[in-house]
Amino acid sequence: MPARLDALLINPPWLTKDGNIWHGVRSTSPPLGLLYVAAYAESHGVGVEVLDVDAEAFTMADIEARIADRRPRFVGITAVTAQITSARQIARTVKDVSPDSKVVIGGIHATAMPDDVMRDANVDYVIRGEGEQPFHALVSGQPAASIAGLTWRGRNPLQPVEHNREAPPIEDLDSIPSPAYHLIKFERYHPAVGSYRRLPSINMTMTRGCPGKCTFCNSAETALRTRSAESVVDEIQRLQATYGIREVNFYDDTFTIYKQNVARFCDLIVERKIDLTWSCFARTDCVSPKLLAKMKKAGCHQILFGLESADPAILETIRKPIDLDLTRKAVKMCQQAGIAVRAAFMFGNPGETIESMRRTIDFAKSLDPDIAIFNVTTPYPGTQMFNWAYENGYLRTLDWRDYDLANAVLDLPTVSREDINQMYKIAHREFYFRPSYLIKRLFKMTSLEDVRMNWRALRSIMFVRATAPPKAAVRTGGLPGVADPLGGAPVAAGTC
Ligand code: B12
Ligand code: SF4
Repeated sequence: MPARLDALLINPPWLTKDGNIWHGVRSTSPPLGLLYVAAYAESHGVGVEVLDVDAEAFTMADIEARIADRRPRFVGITAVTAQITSARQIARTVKDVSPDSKVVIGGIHATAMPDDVMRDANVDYVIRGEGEQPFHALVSGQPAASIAGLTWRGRNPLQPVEHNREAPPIEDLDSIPSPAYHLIKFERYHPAVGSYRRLPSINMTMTRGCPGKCTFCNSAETALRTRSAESVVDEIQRLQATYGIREVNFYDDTFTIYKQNVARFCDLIVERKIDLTWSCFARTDCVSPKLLAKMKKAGCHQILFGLESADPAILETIRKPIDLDLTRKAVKMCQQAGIAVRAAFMFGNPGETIESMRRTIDFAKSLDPDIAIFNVTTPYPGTQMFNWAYENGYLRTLDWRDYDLANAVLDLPTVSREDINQMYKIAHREFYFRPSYLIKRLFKMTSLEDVRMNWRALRSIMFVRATAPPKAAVRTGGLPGVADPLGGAPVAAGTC
């Protein structure tokens, strides 16, 4: 019988529903959070394996077989809200097959709702926040009561679940090992259509945290830190030598937040003559023509901006009050620098009306980014918007499978869910089926693979049911309590 494994880390599947337009455009990228946790544990002598159920399309029987074979002492499962239901199913399977394996859940959802996750008897521990140090401490036998960031079942019957103090964020990001990419099957991953230029590609991060205060976002007001440009470039060179990667998708919340470090990164790429193309996420208030020119020279071909809405009152309410003219200028600057723009918008924010959604669609078309992403506003646990919606009774459901950014889970007084869902579909059809857009897209295709992927994407938009525009409603003067309960100052331009 093979030796018992110390830790098996699992990425559960993301269960989407038919109404999700992006179902047909699915992508998979290595689960960075798990790979960081794995790398840290491995570097301290812990035996770790990773099971990416999502990327490898494993069945429950495959999972059972792996658990039975490896009998891991610890099983760590990652989960965003959309994954927590399948994470729980996996936890049950682990306990059925190997009752003495300890189940640990980490990631954004468990961090936001540790009590809720611990209500499940199959879950032994929750690790809140960054998992590298607490997971290693737990697996290496440190007493639970002493591990910062750990939620566990104490021995006091009056307090069945105990939350230890928060673990401080890792200050020196250069000091932690690079993600354990060697534990996954590289060839199983493929980025989303339109988000990459060359393959093979990989996802990485340079920074952690964001100073933004956006009410819908789990990253709001998290501790901001960066790796040095040198360490990121060294890692890229190692990945090129090992896997031949030609593209990097930076998954930082706001990649351009430390402008000087980004400029240094770009200089290093050019100085070391690294053949690389890359993309990143940023805010329109933290780019400049000079920086964009450097980024372009260093291989950046696309930036994703979260623009959210074209209604200034809504932008104030969700605490992302970036001026629309500034956004127009930033998008133009990118277009002039030769960097493609992916623009993301949300429908169904507090204070939303049919007119405000109409304005957002028209704004999206007038900006004419290369790709527009329309999401339905989803109040994720741990965000200010979730607390506000919960306290005011605006949440239609707590079934987390519905929290997929494609279905309205908020019952807003200013607009119906049906109208939001309808405008979401109309937005896709109006944006993507403009003849000028289709022609532009056609000319940008460079391979058969491109044609295939674009066709799949367009087909999933095309087959969303045709809908007539809803009748316009009159804004009711804002939501009771929207402006205030979220409190505090708006995000200052240039904070990220
Ligand atoms: C890149 C990204 C994606 C990518 C790639 C995901 C991937 N495979 O890497 C794509 C585009 C596919 C994606 C999809 C989605 N995403 Co996304 N995504 C992100 C983003 C920007 C970065 C993720 C990342 O790599 N972080 C860096 C790593 C190092 O951090 P981490 O994952 O949090 O891991 C650390 C800790 O959480 C912890 N940890 C994590 N897992 C575990 C497990 C164990 C056992 C332990 C001990 C610790 C631990 O330790 C890790 C290291 O410190 C985050 C925002 C963010 N800043 O995290 C949003 C974010 C995670 N995504 C979000 C959402 C909503 C989604 C979607 C539902 C959206 C949609 N409908 O398309 C889907 C769901 C996908 C799924 N897998 O279920 C939300 C989640 C909110 C929530 N409560 O669920 C976030 C937080 C964005 C936000 N700010 O609101 N996403
Ligand atoms: S700026 Fe972006 S990452 Fe930061 S809090 Fe706002 S939405 Fe989240």
